[in-house]
Order: sequence, then structure tokens, then C-alpha cells
Amino acid sequence: MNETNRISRARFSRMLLCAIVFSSLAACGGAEGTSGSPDQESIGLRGALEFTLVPEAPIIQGENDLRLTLHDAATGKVIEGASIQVTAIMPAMGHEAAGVLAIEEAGDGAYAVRGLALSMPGRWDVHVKVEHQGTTDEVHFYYDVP
Ligand SMILES: [Cu+2]
Repeated sequence: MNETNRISRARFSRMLLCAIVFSSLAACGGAEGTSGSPDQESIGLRGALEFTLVPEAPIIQGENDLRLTLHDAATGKVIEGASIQVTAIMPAMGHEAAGVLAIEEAGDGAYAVRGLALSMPGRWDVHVKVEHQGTTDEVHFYYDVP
């Protein structure tokens, strides 16, 4: 098999996977980039930290548990002992989520976010704010509740 065939096969596989993963969602790599993807990774708005947010199970209406991992964006080192706030709003309706029950440090830059209560189907804007040794950064991740 020549190089061109291998590349196009790989690209087709990715597209197919994307179509399967996102089949129940409106967008596949749309304007908001990672919108709706179960595992989301982004550099914060201030460029200081890298945020990874992974739901423990598919996002549902009701309480959700997620795992947040923090790295220094410049050095790649894990961020331990951070103080973290997680809030969510439903932009289309202008209301907040009920809140988060608990955020617990799990070691190696990971934090368990438990009981993020998304009360309605639709798109939620999950806002993560972190303070660590005088550095603050924040990020927005978007989730679609079916
Ligand atoms: Cu709503």
C-alpha cells in the first residue's frame, strides 16, 4: 500500500469514529471545537494551565462525576494542591446548575469532581477556575445533556 492510501484510510477511520461518537450530537468539531466531546482538553484562557476534564460516565441529566487533571502549560508538570471551583450554566436559558457536591484531590494532578448537577437536557457551559500558588486560570467546557 502506498503512502497516499494509508493516509486516506487513516483519515477515513477518524471520520467514521467521529461520526459514530457524535452521531447523537448536532456538531462534529463545530465552532466551539471540543463541544460535546466526552473528554475535553484545553489550555486555560490565561495560558498558564492545561485542563483535562473527563466524565466518569456519559453525561446525564442529574448528577455527574468527572475527573479534572491539571498541568502547567509551560512545563507540563502536574499541578497539586490547587484550589478549584467548578460551576455550570445553561447559556440558552441563563440559569445555573445546582452546583457541585465535592471536589477532592486524587493525586498526580488529578481531582475528582463529584455531583455536578445538570438539571435539564441541553447544552451546559462548565466553568472551571483554578488558583495555585498565586497563579489563576480558567476554562470553559461544553457538554450536551441528552
Ligand atoms: Cu435550562
